[in-house]
Amino acid sequence: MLYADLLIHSAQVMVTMKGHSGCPARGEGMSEIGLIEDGAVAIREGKIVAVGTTEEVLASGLVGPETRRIGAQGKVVSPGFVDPHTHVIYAGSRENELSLKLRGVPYLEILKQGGGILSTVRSTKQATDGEIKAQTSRRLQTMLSLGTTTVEVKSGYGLTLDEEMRALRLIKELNHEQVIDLVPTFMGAHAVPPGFSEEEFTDYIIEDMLPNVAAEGLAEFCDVFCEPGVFSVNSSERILSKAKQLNFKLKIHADELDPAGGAELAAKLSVTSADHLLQASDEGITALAKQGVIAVLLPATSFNLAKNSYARAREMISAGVPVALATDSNPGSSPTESMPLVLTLACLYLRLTPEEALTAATINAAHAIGRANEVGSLEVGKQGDVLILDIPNLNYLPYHFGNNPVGTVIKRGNVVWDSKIFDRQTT
Ligand code: IZC
Ligand code: ZN
Repeated sequence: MLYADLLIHSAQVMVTMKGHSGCPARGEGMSEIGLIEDGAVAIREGKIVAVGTTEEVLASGLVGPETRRIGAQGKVVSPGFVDPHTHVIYAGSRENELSLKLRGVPYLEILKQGGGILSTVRSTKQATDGEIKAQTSRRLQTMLSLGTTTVEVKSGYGLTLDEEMRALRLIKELNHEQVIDLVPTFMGAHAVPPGFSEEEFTDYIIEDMLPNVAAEGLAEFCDVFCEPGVFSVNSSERILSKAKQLNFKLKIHADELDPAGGAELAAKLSVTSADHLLQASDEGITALAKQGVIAVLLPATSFNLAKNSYARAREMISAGVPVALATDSNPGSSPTESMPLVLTLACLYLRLTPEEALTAATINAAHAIGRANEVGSLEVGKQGDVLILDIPNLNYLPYHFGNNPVGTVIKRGNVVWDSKIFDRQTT
């Protein structure tokens, strides 16, 4: 008899997200989180082998004398968070932009003046591979400690073929070296570098970058910053259509700062996810729902841009758009690694319930990066990526903010982070 390696038992409540692996949750389905009181989950060789009440899992015959047991009495157990939109592969930082922002200089104006994304392109180009990896590893470790067990990472601070390929190769290396799982996205269409017109740079992406990235198999998704003044709807469509021909899955930064029909384009191309969407039109939202495009909402970016403007999440959920949440972790518009902060902001400003927010941060986020068969829920056969949250109930998660609610992070059945060990090391 092969017994489980690990048993987590006696959870006050366990959130399983059961039943959403085939299709992302939408509408009222986003509130169905598969709660089990006195919950337990057993893991063998990295995969979940039993889920149920503690009594049921103990009676399964899968728990033996060698099984390590962790009690979660009085705590909440959930799937690891999935962060489906980040730009964490870079060197440097941009705290100098804070004073500009406070003086009212818009985000895109900073970019136009050669700062913003272009400033991170310069600091990344000057850094060695080792420096970029060391800085990115720190961010990934912070993410893991805050409960993120799978994260999407976009290139886009290279903007030349060689530099974009370098970033994607480093993502691949980090994926092998780090505990957290990375899903790579090619985003050469992040900004137009000096010396190019938008059309010239679009041609360069289509003719040089995309075929080379595809040939080396370095990215699963292709993404575009579709925004007036960056890449138009027309350029975005050209890039994403070429990417589709080359078998990339598609994502789009759509309708973030100004309305431009990005959501409509997302629906037309049947992309996997359309992200940001603050300025999406009513027609755009209806079209996303019809095509089953996932809206990845990024409330930490809205918060950090400090314009009191958030995506219309309630209308999206009512219209039947599946909603996911992400940090948008990047050195400009969202310098944070914290999914717990995103959950709080999603409840307060997107008006999601704690149940909807958790669905959006786990199983729907897994769908947004093509990983719903592996992660995002606690179901037999899935990866043993589990969080023991040091909170007494679900409402407590968005309620007590600015701290880390994560007690223990389990990745593929191994304890990879524990707040108690961390306490001992620092005191
Ligand atoms: O570095 O500002 N929005 N890309 C699109 C970003 C933000 C990242 C950045
Ligand atoms: Zn982004």
